[in-house]
Amino acid sequence: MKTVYLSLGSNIGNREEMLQQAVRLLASADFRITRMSSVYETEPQDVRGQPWFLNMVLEAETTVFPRQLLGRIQKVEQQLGRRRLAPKGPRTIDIDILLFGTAVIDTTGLTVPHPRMAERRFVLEPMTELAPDLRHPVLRRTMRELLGTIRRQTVRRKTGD
Ligand code: PH2
Ligand code: MG
Ligand code: MG
Repeated sequence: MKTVYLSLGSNIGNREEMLQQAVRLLASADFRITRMSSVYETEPQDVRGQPWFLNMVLEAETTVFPRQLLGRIQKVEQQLGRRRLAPKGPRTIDIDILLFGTAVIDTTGLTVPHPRMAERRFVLEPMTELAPDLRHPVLRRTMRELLGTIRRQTVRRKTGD
């Protein structure tokens, strides 16, 4: 059994609904969602001038292998109408594997830990909410420490309004 963390993001359509649907479609007997962060409204990174995102992180316990999980994630993205138009551009749903236990994977199409997670407040803020003392297996810094290194990037925790 491995503990994994996934990042979910949406900036097209009913963003809240997309996150909820993704959670529903990912959950299964061998992928048990144990905790979810708050939902954050976040300024777009990398590609500016696109709508703001809703982002969150979920924690799960799983027996599936990383490649299998990636396959399932891609299926869920397709079910929710993901079209690959522009790299890092607008999307109905994006699901990324952040951490897979302490595994370090570097293959075509799958890199874990997620290569940009340490620079992204929209990932580290919800990660720190769930697991502040968890250490990044390559950088050896905790999520709280990594979050402390980031300047700017607006994220707002959404309250249940
Ligand atoms: N995803 C990206 C690029 N930029 N910005 C925010 N705020 N949230 C995202 O999920 C996001 C992004 C590529 O996957
Ligand atoms: Mg992404
Ligand atoms: Mg992705």
